[in-house]
Formats: sequence, C-alpha cells, structure tokens
Amino acid sequence: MRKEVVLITGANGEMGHGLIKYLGQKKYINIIALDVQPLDDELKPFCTRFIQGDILDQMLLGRMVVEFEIRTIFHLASILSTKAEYNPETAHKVNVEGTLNLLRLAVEQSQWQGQPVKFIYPSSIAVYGLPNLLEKQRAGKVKEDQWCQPITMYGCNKLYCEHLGRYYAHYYRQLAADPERSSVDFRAIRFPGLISADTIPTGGTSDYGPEMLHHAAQGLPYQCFVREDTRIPFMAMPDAIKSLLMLHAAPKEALTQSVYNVTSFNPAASEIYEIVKSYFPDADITFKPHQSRQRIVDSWPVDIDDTAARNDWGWAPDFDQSRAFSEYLIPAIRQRYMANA
Ligand code: AKB
Repeated sequence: MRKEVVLITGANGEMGHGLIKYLGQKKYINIIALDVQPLDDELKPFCTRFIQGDILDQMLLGRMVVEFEIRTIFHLASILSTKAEYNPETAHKVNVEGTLNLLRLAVEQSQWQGQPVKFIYPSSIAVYGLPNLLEKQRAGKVKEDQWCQPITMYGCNKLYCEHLGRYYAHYYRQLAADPERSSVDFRAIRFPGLISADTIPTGGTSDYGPEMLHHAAQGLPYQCFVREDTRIPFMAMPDAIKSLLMLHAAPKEALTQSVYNVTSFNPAASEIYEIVKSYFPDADITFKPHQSRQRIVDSWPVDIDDTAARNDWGWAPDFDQSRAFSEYLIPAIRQRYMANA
C-alpha cells in the first residue's frame, strides 16, 4: 500500500520553512519534502521523508509516483525575480518545465487514485507590469485581470504557469476519447513581498524589506537597493502560510477563479526604514537605488485587490503593518539573533 502524502517542493525555501513547521505539527499529515538543496535540520522532524533532488529529474518524479499516494502538491520551488534575470533560460527551465513535470505527476497520481490531486501554486505580484510610475499610482489596487504584462522572466514564468495549471485542470487532453476531467485541482495565489522572521530571502526584488530588518537586528549596515518612495504590497509570512492552507481547504464549488490576489499592507521603503529604526535606533541603513532592480519594483503595483479571495474563501490577514512588526517580526527576530549571539 502506498502511503498517502503531501508533497512540498522547494521545501528548504522561505515559504517551505513556514509551511512545513505549521503542517508538520499535524501528526496525521505525511510530508514528503523535496528540494535541490539539503533540508535544514530544524525541518527534518516534521517530515516523513526528505528527498534531495531536482524537479527537472523526471526519473525521480516517476519513482515518487510508484512509492507514494500524493493527495496534495504545494509546489513552492522557484527561482525568484532578481536571480532569474542573471540566467533567464535556467529560470525558465526550473520555473516552467519544473512546474510542467509536477503537473504531469499530479495527472498520473489522479489516474491511479481516481480522484483529483490538489495542486497549490504560489504565484506573484511579479505577473503585473505597470509601464511607469504615473500609471502605477493611477492603477492603485490592481485586480487579477489587470496589467498582466510582466517585465521579468520570473513574472512571465509565473503568469504562464497559472495558465498551464488552468489548462491541466479544465482542458488537458481535451481531444482524447476519454479526456480526464478535473484530474488536477489547480489553485494559485499571487503573493506580495513576504517578510519572515525565520528566514532571509534569496534572489527576490522585494527582498529589501526583510533584508533591512534582518540586517538591523544583527547590527549590520544595510544599503537599500530601492528609492525611499518605493511602494509595493507586503505580507507577514504566517499570513502567507495561512492563505495557502485556506485556499487548499476551500470547497471547490466556492471558487469562482483559479488565481487569487492576497495582501496585507503596502509600506513605502522609507516607512519600513522608520519602523526598523524605531526598534533598532542604531541601525545603519542607507539608500542606494540599483537602477535595474528599481525598474523591476517600479513595474509592480502599489497595491493589489484581494476582494475575490475575501469573498470566495474568507481570506483576511491576521497581521496588519503594525501588528506584523510588533507582534511577529520584532519579537521573533530579536529571539533569533539573541539566541545566536
Ligand atoms: C520576488 O521578489 O521575486 C518575490 C516575489 C515578489 O514574488 N519575493
């Protein structure tokens, strides 16, 4: 008998840490963690199995079909926006071909199980592309069907994979004699910048938010790579994990779309600076915009409209801007760096 499991790709990433620590507390859930990097020791107790491997390795994925009964896939593995610009073709392979491999795995699993496999996919505000700062200000809270002209390989990848997921859920093998209907229950969330107390981001363009805070907490100088007036939506990591699990649990008949915005607060970089300085008055933070990374962030919306998620599956963040810092980030980050001091 194959064990019923939840597969989490990108397990050692920022979202992977948050999701595994939360899901892993539920003893009835068997987590198979997959990552091309080694898994942090702190995550191992929460996982039934850790597989160090590549989502591009189709032989590896094929062996997983044989061994496990995968009911849900949280496909978190991705090369983020800044890192993807240094090797766009590699990013395309990982972000798109890797996702295609996982969708194929979901189809195979659903054929074995005779029921749809849930495929939970973190997309991003990087799918949006505002042409200039005036339009960015005028656009205000952007809805899911607005301004979807990304200017990064990562944003293109995320937007295309949203469509791939919708295809696999509704049109896959549509000309076959026996098309498998709804073999993949694909559900996606477009995340804003995420700030975690437990991990530091690598390779994103919204990283200036968490980097500023983590550097200050360690007494390290930080040179912010965007202008002070830069404004995009952000969210605390616990709310990101909450939204993934809420969407996963939502009754399918409640969902009017397959891709949802979620967000919480949208500070200017100068506001993050003021908050960080209020907790770490000696923090050495300067602003030195990086022209190319600034252009990427300027193309992202000043805010996004998450009404659809609120209406369809009751989304609402636990942490607004003030609580995110006072009740989550600052206490947890102080404890993290005090413990390591
Ligand atoms: C990035 O900066 O690339 C990510 C994102 C906004 O999706 N954090």
